[in-house]
Amino acid sequence: MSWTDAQRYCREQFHDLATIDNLEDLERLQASRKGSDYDIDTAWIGLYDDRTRWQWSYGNQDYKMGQDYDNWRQTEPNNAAGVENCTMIKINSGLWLDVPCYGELNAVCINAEGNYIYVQEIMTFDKAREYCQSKHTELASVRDATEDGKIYAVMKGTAWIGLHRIPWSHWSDGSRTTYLNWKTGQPNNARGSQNCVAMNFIGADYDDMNCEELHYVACQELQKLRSTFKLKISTKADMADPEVQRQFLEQLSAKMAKEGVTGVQLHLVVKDGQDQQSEK
Ligand SMILES: [Ca+2]
Ligand SMILES: [Ca+2]
Repeated sequence: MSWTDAQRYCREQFHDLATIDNLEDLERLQASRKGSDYDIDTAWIGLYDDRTRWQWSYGNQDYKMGQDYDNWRQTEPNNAAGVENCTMIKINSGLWLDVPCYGELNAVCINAEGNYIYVQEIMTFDKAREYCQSKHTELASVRDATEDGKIYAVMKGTAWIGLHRIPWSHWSDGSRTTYLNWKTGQPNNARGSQNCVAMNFIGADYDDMNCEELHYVACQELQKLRSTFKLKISTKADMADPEVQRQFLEQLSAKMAKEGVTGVQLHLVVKDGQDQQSEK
């Protein structure tokens, strides 16, 4: 099925598409193929790239494409070859283009007073950011047409602005990526349309693919552990009183959290007659 259908299917039937946080997860997923009598070469996993999610360097302010102000050149941002995660502003038109962060350009910084400073020194995006942080405040933000006009007024050449993105940053279940096992040469955003990821079960490595392609699916289920403990409580309080019960569970929960036991739901069942014995 398509990636979106796969996501819906996994959420309905299990928990979500598969999330892989480390080598151990990867090996467990790869091992899960055994016993199949058909040839599963690739399957969708929960990794996708939300190309609308960007960020301004200044204050790490979120930027959502289609909602926030922009001056993109037509057909940009296009993430050509899957490596364009930084933004430059063109001298002649003032239009924005996504380009590789390792390119070298001039920069526009912003200072504490909100003034723009053009820096005539070609640097990678990271170097430009370091430069602006040490000499001024940050790489420039351009949040509306007024700011766009001001930045254009100081520019003497094509330059970096602070708009950038961190690709493949989240899994379908909302967690952040910590471990990625790309196939050599991937992700490459072939034909400019590859935002979803399938894993090859032979190499256990990833390739970005068009989300509409049809593949097998790797889902994940959440394991729930239910434990019952017997506690002996010595108290003069009325354990049948809901307020006493609430306080008891609150204190028990706090005690457990202190011991590092979290993510637990506690229920108290008071049986008839048992509250009499608790006087002991
Ligand atoms: Ca581009
Ligand atoms: Ca690819």
